[in-house]
Amino acid sequence: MKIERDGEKTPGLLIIRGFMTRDAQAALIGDVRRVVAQCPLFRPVMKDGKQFRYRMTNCGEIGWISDRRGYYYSKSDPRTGRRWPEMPSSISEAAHAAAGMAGASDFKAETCLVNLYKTDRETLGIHQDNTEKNLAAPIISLSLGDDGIFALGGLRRSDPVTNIILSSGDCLIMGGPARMRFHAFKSILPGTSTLLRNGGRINLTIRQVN
Ligand code: MD3
Ligand code: FE
Repeated sequence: MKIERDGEKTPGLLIIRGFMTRDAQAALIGDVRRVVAQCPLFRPVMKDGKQFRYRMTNCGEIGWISDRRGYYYSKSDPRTGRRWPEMPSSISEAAHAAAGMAGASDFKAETCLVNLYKTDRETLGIHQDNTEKNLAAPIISLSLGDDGIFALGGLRRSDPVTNIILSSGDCLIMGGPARMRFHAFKSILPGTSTLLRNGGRINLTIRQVN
């Protein structure tokens, strides 16, 4: 495990390389497969009907959604009216451990967004995470599967970005002033991990919303 932080350029950002062992990663994937079996991955749309270029689902008390109504959090899946699957303890325990290392031991893991980037054509454009009511709690991201190029910008959309490679087992924590930075996911690097049978990258984003 190796901790990277650049307090001067990026206060609030913490990257824990090798946060999860290979066994822990495999266990998480098993739990994610059970979540996906209960609530399948889907390609969300934006207000204008345009499709996102990756697939997602949620687990936990609440879940993040984008549809014709906009971006919002909901206790149930608007497509079925059913509650999201319970968050597996492997995910909440990993998130609490990570939050503790970032000095936020009061963090509540209320939701986990599961994003799947299956091919190098699946991307996430530059955006800011501001749907949450609680903008003080850190955001925790766990990377599983193929390496990916994550782009970290500044507090304005037009600020320059820095590319950061995220590998399977890495944990990224965005707290403090880093919480509101613009960011994007550019592309996976196909074939760089054997964790997922059919390749691709799963990103788990664990948040305290309220
Ligand atoms: C940096 N997901 O779902 S996770 C998202 O790889 C999202 O799936 C990306 O951005 C992905 O909203 C990146 C890492 C992450 C999450 C929140 C951040 C990075 C962040 C908030 C501020 C700055
Ligand atoms: Fe984001």
